[in-house]
Amino acid sequence: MTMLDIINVPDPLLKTLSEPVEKVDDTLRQLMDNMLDTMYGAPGIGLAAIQVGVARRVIVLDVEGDDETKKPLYFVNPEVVWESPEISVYNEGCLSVPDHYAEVERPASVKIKYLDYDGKAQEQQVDGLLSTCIQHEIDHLDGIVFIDYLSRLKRNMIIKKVQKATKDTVVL
Ligand code: K1U
Ligand code: ZN
Repeated sequence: MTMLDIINVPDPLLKTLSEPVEKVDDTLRQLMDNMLDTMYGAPGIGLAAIQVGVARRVIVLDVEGDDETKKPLYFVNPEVVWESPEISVYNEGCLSVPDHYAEVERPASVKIKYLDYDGKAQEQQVDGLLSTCIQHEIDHLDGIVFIDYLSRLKRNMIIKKVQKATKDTVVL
């Protein structure tokens, strides 16, 4: 099991526009496996490669929330090709903004196209928490963190608190 370091705001890497993957090969699958270990260990329900410092368009997810029934999902070069006009609101969190949550509005349902773990092209319509989480992770690939949807005042307050908490953390 390989645990990667997750970067926190205001690390400028989180503002990076990630590059498309050219080929789904064993090196990329190794990265996705390590990202999944890192996500489960955090714990979290999603992770984008840029959160572990890799500027490639790769995300992993598991929104099952039950240790017994793991359902890992891998998305390479994910693209939203359709958004529902209906909006949903979810109190989002982020492993790069530890211990802070805020309500974010997003399309309730989206259709995405992507390459799967084997590099096969897929298209899927998603809703509920999976839709929210995929959109949150695709935002990461475009350099957007959920606190970017908040007012500048709220965003800056959260960033300062995360910086302070990171400084105060003693690594044994
Ligand atoms: O940092 C990330 O991008 C992962 C993030 C995903 C996410 C959560 C909620 C709404 C949108 C996107 C997280 O996983 S935060 C942690 C979390 O939600 C969670 C942790 C343990 C159990 C259940 C949920
Ligand atoms: Zn996040």
